[in-house]
Amino acid sequence: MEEKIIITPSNNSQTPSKNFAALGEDYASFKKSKVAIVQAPYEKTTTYIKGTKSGPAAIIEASENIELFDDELNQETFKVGIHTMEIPGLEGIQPEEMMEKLYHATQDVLKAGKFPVILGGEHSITPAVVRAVNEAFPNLSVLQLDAHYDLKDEYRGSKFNHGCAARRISEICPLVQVGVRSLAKEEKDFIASQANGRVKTINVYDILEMPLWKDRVSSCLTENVYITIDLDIFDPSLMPAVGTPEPGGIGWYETLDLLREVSKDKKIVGFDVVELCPIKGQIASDFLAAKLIYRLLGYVFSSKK
Ligand SMILES: [Mn+2]
Repeated sequence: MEEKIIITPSNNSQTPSKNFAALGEDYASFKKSKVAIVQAPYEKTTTYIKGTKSGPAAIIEASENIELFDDELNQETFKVGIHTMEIPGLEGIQPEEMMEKLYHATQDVLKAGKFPVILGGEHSITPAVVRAVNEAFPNLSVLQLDAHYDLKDEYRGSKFNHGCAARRISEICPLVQVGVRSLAKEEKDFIASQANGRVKTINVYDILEMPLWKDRVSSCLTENVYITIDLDIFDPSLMPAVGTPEPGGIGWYETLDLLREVSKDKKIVGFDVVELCPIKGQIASDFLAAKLIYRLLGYVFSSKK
């Protein structure tokens, strides 16, 4: 009888795996992993194109095809161990209940000493995660990469709408927004009214005019940083699979440059990637999201640091 051969890591497997990058047990068990991936396929308040609840599954599927050797960093990032958690039951529940579940899921990851990576789902998931991270790390600030300010106090009758995510985060800790380019008058007034400057913004016009904009981002952040990446930060030509695409976004290398610099200057304590809204048959967006996550993990766990 032929012996069954188990290859670890089992990247590029034929059968779909539920592990990020299709990692085998040696590099994906909870115990051995430094990183824990929390899937948050939540969608309740999106306002334009629907489908972000399929985001986490599409990222996991795409991640099976990424090269595990990182050619920019010259390292095998997966060796830190990347565990993919069971999906918490978030379907159909109200935002308040979702926030509680995700807060506790993040707490569990942090208490176990793991680095949390959350896959959305809509952006309304982020404040729950930030609440848990803020309790675990003093002197925290959030870096938000997004086309939208998301600073509305209330939208369509809810304070937990994805258009209010940044406003809720700003009630927990300081916030730095980058790449934003779609602003409501109410949001403009809110930014202008802040006495303490808790929300700082480097919008696309600042980026176009300021050669040293990445240094400015770093200088606005505190010692410990949580990063929330709404994929609509990217130009829609690069990332069309988002619910609310805005023209004039940031490119792949620009974004990586920023993330690399911030990772060198600050201690990144977790991140999320949200609002992927997969387009059937167009896998480039899903793949970008998966590669972005793996590259950012590479920066955080860089062997050169
Ligand atoms: Mn957005």
